[in-house]
Amino acid sequence: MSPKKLKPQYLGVIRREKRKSPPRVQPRFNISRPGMVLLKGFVKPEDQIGMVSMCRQPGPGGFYEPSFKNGAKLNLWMMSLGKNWDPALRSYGPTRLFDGAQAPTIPDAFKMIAQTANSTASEFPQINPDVCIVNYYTNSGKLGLHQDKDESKSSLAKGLPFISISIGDTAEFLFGDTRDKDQATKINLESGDVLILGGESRLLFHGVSHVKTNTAPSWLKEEMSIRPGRVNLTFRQY
Ligand code: MD6
Ligand code: FE
Repeated sequence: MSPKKLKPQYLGVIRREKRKSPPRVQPRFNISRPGMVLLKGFVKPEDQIGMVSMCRQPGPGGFYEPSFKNGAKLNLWMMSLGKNWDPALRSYGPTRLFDGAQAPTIPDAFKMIAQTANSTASEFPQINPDVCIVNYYTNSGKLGLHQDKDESKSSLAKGLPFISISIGDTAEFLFGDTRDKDQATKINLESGDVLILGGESRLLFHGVSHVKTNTAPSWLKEEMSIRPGRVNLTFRQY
């Protein structure tokens, strides 16, 4: 069976809007840390709406509540596009074990948005994303401090960047050199923000302490009204 494709009903909208709108000067906010760049409000509203709506289409390989090896829940819903990341096994594969579903392919429109952000931050090498992990947080969702190090040896050695896109309610995002959350730096990730982590920050500890209820932009609330919260997509090259 070939991997499931997310329905392209919104791609037309994304592409049309792209042609119509003039290139924007992107607001850029550099965090004073090598290998970490935050592009505030980078993702256009129509693209944010399109991404959320495609992620929410039901089908094989969709959102589930993952657990770690010890059975503890992650406090979020997850799905993997491109390849499946298994939080219990800490490894990538074509299918997920609990239901046998193949990872849906990453929509080209998603890749394009991530790669545009990637090239805007030109200090990073350009990735060709083959994995996109999508997290969905309800208003009680959170994610403990962790490092992402299950990617290939060569991807890690090159310090290839992650492109992380946040949509919906604002998250308090923590990062630091250790797992100690009291020593971590806190920043807000708001709807449309793109965080790029690579190079010297590739193995940074990071997590989400909480999601701020009812902080999504008003134009997005209608799209997210049935399930408010926050969607985060991290694009990576295995
Ligand atoms: C989140 N993000 O923002 C969780 N990982 O919901 C991550 O765990 C993450 O933002 C690797 C690189 C960038 C990230
Ligand atoms: Fe992470």
